[in-house]
Amino acid sequence: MNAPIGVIDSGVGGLTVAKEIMKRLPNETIYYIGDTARCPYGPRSRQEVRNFTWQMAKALEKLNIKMLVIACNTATAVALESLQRNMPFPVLGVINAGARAAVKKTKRHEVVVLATEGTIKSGAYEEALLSLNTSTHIIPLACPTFVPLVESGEYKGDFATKLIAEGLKPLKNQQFDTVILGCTHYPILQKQIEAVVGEDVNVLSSAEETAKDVQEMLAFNGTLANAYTVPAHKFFATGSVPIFRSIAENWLEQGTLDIKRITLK
Ligand code: I24
Ligand code: DGL
Repeated sequence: MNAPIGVIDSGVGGLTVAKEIMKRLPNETIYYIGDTARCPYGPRSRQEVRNFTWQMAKALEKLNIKMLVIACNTATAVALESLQRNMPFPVLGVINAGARAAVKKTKRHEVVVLATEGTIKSGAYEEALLSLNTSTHIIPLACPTFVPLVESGEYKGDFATKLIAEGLKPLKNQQFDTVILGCTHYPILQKQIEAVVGEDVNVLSSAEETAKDVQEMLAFNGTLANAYTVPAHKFFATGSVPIFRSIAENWLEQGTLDIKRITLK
């Protein structure tokens, strides 16, 4: 079935998930909406994030997607269940995938979750982790400075190293062997985070696991694209198209992309 897969995010961070889906499922067409005009979602209220996420889902419903992926952790945390109940197609988030990878990896059942304030406050990772293994000890940590750091472009160098070490200070006397990067932007900081927590700690991002879920879901429903289909991805941004273009073309390495401005309401 050659209908597109919808992918929604608060901005450009969800392109990490889009890229993994493209890698794993090269015949699938992706329609991506990034709400760059209202990014970041991390500090916003549940109500607001749920409302914005619904607006993106509704916009893609009109474009006849066959399934929806919420690539944003903050949006997944507050909107996944209501969208799953109300949309006429399957809806996947990024939190279950990350939680599953962590439960598979951890030996001591001690897992750190790094995420935005909204995701941490929601308790969604605790819920997902405990539903997989009730004896998991979870250490949640909001890192509100990390998204602005990546988006400033100054995410390498001494200032970044300092800011990351500062943000991870609460982990100093904690025991854990696994860290979930519970935010789209944190894989960009993976090396620096690994340097702080040490090399014997597993640091996991959920993008790849989410792409596996997408494949499984489409295969199960018999809605995978035909093997000879050439995908025709489309991107929509609520903010500046040139800024979105420069980041997305650099990240996806697929040449010139079809990107349009979209207004959500
Ligand atoms: N990475 C992200 N967001 C940015 C950025 C970045 N600027 C440089 N890099 N800016 O997210 C967001 C600013 N908004 C303003 C309004 O319009 C949209 C953008 C992480 C992206 C993950 C795919 C660094 C950078 C880049 C290209 C690829 C990866 C990356 F420029 F980290
Ligand atoms: N996409 C968000 C997330 O994964 C990070 C950026 C934001 O706060 O909007 O939680």
